Amino acid sequence: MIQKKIYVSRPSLPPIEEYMDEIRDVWETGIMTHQGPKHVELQEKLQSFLGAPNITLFGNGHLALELGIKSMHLSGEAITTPFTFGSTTQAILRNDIRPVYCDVRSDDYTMDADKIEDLITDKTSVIVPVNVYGNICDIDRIEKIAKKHGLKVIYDSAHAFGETYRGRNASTFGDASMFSFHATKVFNTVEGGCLTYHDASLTQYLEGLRQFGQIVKTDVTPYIGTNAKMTDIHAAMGLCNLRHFEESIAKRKVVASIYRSRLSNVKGLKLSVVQEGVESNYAYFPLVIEEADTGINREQVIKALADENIFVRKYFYPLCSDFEVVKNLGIRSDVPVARYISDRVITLPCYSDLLPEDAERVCDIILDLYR
Ligand code: T4K
Repeated sequence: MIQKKIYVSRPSLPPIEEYMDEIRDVWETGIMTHQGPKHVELQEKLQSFLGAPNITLFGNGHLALELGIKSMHLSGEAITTPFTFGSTTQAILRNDIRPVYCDVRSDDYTMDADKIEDLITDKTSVIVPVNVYGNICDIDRIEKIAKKHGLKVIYDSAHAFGETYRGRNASTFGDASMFSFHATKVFNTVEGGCLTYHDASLTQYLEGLRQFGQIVKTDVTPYIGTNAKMTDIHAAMGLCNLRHFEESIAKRKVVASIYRSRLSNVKGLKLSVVQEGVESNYAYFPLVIEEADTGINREQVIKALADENIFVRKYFYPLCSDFEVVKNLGIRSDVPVARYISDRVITLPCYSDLLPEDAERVCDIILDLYR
């Protein structure tokens, strides 16, 4: 029997009638963008949901990060992680800042705080850690180091929407945090993202950067911006999805629990640690395939699954430090742990509409290889 195709991710979608109801007013008012009513409502609802000190919405997560860095007038060098989606490094480079790569921890794949201080120079202005897969960085140590050296901290929290660490929402970490609302994320507006931040005086500047450098609703254009607005049509999707967020996370938790219970303690398979104090959103389920123990490698696992129409991904391979564009800048890095993980990792299908029986089937196929 031909099996249906299963991908690493699928968007969480509200019932179509609910979305039609939500966008009905847009048809009536004709206000589709430029901070219309849906945009304003989503911004308010998200600020309260995330307990964010301040929040600005953007057309995607990448621009939220890029413009967030720009808003703080940073230059020189940024200490960041190579084990992430290309967006993190690109946001730094597009601000004419040089990325300096810090290695990651071997259990949760986030920036290794023990290795940060050795990388600080008189050019360092910011640390850009990533809460990769929704795993939370060592925020206390990172923020202590930043304070000691007078550095900003801007988190790439693309994967950490809705998460808390010891009761503290990820929207309050560092000087600022970026969240992605891409279709494949735990909360989506199709495309979209936001920046949360502590310094309220950044709001006007961020809104200007988002809209051609203008001071919004004036004729004044004091700086160079871009077009990074979220439309009301996208915001309406966010309003619907926010109503279903808790239910969607509960379903992801079931999938993650099946993977964890069946794939733990299998020789040759390494799971990411369950972090104490973190209320997880189950954004991604990484699995590291350690060939040395069994002779079974990542490509064999990917093929066995693909043969059954299950398409996993190598998030995140290659490392950002191995991008041509980075190497051509003469940036050299010593990141053996990140390289080890990146060379062996896959991320399993993990989304709210993945049926438990499909998650069981993913495990059956993998475990069959190890029998
Ligand atoms: N920082 C980090 C750490 C990130 O992971 C990301 C984005 C960003 C920053 C930037 O945020 P955004 O600017 O994107 O808001 C996907 C996503 O496009 C990207 O948002 C995400 N990270 C990255 C990890 O994954 P691709 O190139 O792997 O996507 P794609 O099109 O291959 O999709 C993956 C699977 O998802 C497909 O096999 C099928 C499914 N899918 C995809 C789309 C687009 C759907 O079912 N429906 C869809 O509409 O990057």
